[in-house]
Amino acid sequence: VADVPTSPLERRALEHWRGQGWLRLDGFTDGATCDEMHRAVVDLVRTHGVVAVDSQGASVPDPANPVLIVPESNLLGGEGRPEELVSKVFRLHRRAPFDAFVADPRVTDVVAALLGTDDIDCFVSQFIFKNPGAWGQPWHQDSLYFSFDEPTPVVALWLAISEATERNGCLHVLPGSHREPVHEHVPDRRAGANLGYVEIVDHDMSAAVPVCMSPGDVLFFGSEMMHRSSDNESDVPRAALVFHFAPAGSVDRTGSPINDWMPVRRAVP
Ligand SMILES: O=C(O)CCC(=O)C(=O)O
Repeated sequence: VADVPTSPLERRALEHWRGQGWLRLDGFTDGATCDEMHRAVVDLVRTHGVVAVDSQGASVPDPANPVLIVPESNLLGGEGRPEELVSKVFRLHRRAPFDAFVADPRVTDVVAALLGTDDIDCFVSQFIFKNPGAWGQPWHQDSLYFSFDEPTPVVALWLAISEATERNGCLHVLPGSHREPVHEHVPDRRAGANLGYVEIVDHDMSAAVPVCMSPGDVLFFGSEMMHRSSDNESDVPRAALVFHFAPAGSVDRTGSPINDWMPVRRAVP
């Protein structure tokens, strides 16, 4: 079982996780893997387009294994290739090459240590394009979106596919906020805000820190941690891939079309 740290490095990493609410591992993934996943998602968007949307604001091109393709609200009606107008693509983790990434022991070893179990499912995947002109996602806790009946620990893996800088919309995190209960979130009322964006307005965020990252760097964080991303004010995209993991057997009655529970590791295979 991976929950007993053996080296000073692992001990320091887990202390940071417990104290601050996140764990950063630079150079976690090689550039070729990032490029392969980027190409795969661009192919999906070019094949299916970002125009036909359902009531959730997402297109559902393939009923057998639907990916959800969500347009970038702030770029609606603009000119550009499909990958320049898209915001997020969900439900990637059953497809190659994403399926191999989420089940890779380098990923699941860390997730097992953070969740304290070797029985792990991946239940959310999303590629975020964050093109020039896209608004950031305001302060929130992912737990709000994961309103399961039972308290369920959830670990996010945020992988930088491009450089993430303060100008192109990197993440910002609030140290220690993983100890907070789920706060009230109010709708993000900006005209260019994406579907489903909500915001915490009842908490002091002045101690927040930006997390600038390079392709292949990874940030793990728990679902209670308060975080946001800033607007992309640059002329280059800020791409990232995000996965969420939880213990196998978690009970999800949310009916969310985004969630798709898939085993990635079992103590007894
Ligand atoms: O990467 C971003 O722009 C926002 C990601 C985020 O906040 C999330 O996945 O919960």
